Amino acid sequence: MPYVFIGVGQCGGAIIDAAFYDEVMFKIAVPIAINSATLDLQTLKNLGREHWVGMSRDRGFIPGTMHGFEHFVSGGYGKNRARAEEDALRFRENLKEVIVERTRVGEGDSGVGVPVAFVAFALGGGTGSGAGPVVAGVLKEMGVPVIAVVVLPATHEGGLTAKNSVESLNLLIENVDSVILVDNQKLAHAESAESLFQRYNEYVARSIRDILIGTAIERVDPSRYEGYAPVIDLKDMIAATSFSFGKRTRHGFAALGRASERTRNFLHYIFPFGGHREIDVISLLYRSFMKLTVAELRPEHAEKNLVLLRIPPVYLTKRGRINTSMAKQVMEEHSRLGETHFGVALTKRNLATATVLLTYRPNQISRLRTLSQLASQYKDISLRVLEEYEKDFLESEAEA
Ligand SMILES: Nc1nc2c(ncn2[C@@H]2O[C@H](COP(=O)(O)OP(=O)(O)OP(=O)(O)O)[C@@H](O)[C@H]2O)c(=O)[nH]1
Ligand SMILES: [Mg+2]
Repeated sequence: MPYVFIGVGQCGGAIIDAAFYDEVMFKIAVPIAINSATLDLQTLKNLGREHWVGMSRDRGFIPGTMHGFEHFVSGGYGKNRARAEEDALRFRENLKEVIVERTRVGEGDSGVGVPVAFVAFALGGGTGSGAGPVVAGVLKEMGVPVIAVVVLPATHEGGLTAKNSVESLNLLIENVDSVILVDNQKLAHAESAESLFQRYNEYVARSIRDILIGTAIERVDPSRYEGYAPVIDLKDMIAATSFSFGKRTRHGFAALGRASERTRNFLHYIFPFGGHREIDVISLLYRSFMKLTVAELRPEHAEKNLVLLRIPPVYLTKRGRINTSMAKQVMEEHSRLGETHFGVALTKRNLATATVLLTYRPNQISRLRTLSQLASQYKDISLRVLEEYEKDFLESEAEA
């Protein structure tokens, strides 16, 4: 039962490429890199043409292995979001065929085969911003839950990228179960943000990979635990990043954070057990909060959250035991709704990691408000979720 990992456009492609740096990923997920520019696809390091899908103005979505691919897939959309969307919609059936064929899933309500799809793209450009929401819509129609990983432009990138982002998000929200935000404002202080993209992509990719691999293949055996069993799966990932208002469910907006610590080093003979040093999980958590993928966020204001600890098995033995209940308490203190999804996964690496997802309602994210304002100066639009969610929250609070 493979997951699907689709990257659309330059940025989306780069993020999924980074995610598939670890070969284990190919065992649990099918990668699809969609782009309108062959040159962008050629920069991918881990995804060969068999994983490419070209977007061509007159041929629609075509496989990377097709003869003459370079000829049909060139140019890109140069930040023209509307045109990319129009083309994606025009070839929507063709897009669906390609996705069904790659993932070999049937259609229908149960979404046979694919438990969750990730769709990654930048909101500010053309190809990803325009076609990304269409891809999400096709998956939704197939009955597949969708987790979108979207990149917010930095404020200094200007009105057009902000407008693209607002338009893209307004369409996207109809078709997703979760939204994970990656904010380029975090790089705004750097002299050249572009030179940091790769490292930032790797950070995001690692975080998602930890959660995917941790939940899919490194689960702990709950019977080894007294009390609660810290096992989570991707359903938790969706629950932790969405809100229920009575019968209605709406996705939230989540930021990722990750911190790691080596569990052994060359001095391992002086460390307490089997060469493994003690791990301070609490400081690992606080460090992950300091590295959230969205600027201007307060970790303690999150509505709900999820954490996955990936640790070597020795830390679950009596001698090496890490303090999971204390860690859980810290996470609960960082959730206004008191909802924490807490998971532990076992890894063979000599590395302990904490990966967190903190979920907010849109109004709590000042960067979304900033982008909406910036976009409205460019064109008469605004980010719909900023108002809609508050209505839902108020209604549900009034009912409660
Ligand atoms: N974090 C991150 N941001 C990126 C990366 N590449 C581009 N961006 C940002 O993404 C936006 C542009 O999106 P792209 O992905 O380059 O555009 P596209 O989807 O290929 O669309 P075209 O306009 O058709 O080329 C801008 O806001 C950039 O700052 C990347 O590798 N990492
Ligand atoms: Mg491009």
